[in-house]
Amino acid sequence: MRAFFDSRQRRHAPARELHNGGFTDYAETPARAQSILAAIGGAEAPEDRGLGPILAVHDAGYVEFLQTLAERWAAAGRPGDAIGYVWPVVGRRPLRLDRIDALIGRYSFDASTPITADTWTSAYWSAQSALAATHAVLDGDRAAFTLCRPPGHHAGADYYGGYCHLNAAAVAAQAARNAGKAKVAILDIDYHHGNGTQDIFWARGDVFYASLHADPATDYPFYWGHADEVGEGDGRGATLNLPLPQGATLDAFRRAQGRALEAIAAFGAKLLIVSFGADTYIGDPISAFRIETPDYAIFARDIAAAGLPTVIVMEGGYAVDALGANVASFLSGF
Ligand code: Q9C
Ligand code: ZN
Repeated sequence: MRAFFDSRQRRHAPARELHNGGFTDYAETPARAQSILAAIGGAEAPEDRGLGPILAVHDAGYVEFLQTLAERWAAAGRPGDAIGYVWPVVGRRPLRLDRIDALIGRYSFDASTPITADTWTSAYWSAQSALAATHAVLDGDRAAFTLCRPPGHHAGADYYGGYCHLNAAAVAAQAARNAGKAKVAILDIDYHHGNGTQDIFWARGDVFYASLHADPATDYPFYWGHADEVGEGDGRGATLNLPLPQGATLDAFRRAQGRALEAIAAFGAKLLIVSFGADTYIGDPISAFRIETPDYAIFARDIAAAGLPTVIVMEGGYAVDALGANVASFLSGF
């Protein structure tokens, strides 16, 4: 299977994140990519397909903000990484403010995603890697893997958060739609709900979003991913949320994934994108499922049995030493 990664994706390396009320080392480190590359034997660099496919998903004002945030932060005399501390309560007036802190609040949803001078470059190439894998599959490959780091599924059309800035899975899905795939499905099996992906396709009937994740009653991102969220308008019924309790093991996860795959088959998807997070692993430092390394091959075989052209997009997974083996196990299932 072809795999894609650009070395510029390594540059984004915030120092600290706000976690449970204190600053801790940033969990989404460049070492994650190293662990994966060592286990899968390397990856190809993507072509540059430009901003077009990114702007097909993301708001132009947001993209411009992300491109310039680090310099504006420095120009405001702030040392270190840019981190927000104020957010507009839902329903406030959409004020057009210039103050850097107000803009961060406008274009993000949490304080765990610091922005550095390299964030834009790494996020841009992460999206390009996703596009390269998508085009490999559109050109006939059965499956392709994209090492998207930084990850994407928490990023919405006009906001970042959850270590995510550009939504690679959404960019991939939109590229497949534009290439003529009538119906596209996204299966999100990261530990966390992919709120950004859900929001982007919420009111659309052409892209099905199914997610297995830790119950948002107990886990980040809390405000999305509840079972009664099913989409709206043309998208009503094209969102499926399957929250699982903390402690979930192979059997519960596999059963829920089976339900998601049945729904994707009923929808009539012509191409599948898997948002794959290995933070479901038993040893993950920020998560609470009990999935073991060989289990990932079983999940992947079940997915491969759906028989759809498949783009595998890397999302989370923070047990760095085991991450490569978990990804290799998953890919072996194809
Ligand atoms: N105290 C992904 O897996 N931190 N993002 C939560 C809880 C954010 C995870 C802090 C977790 C984001 C792609
Ligand atoms: Zn996650």
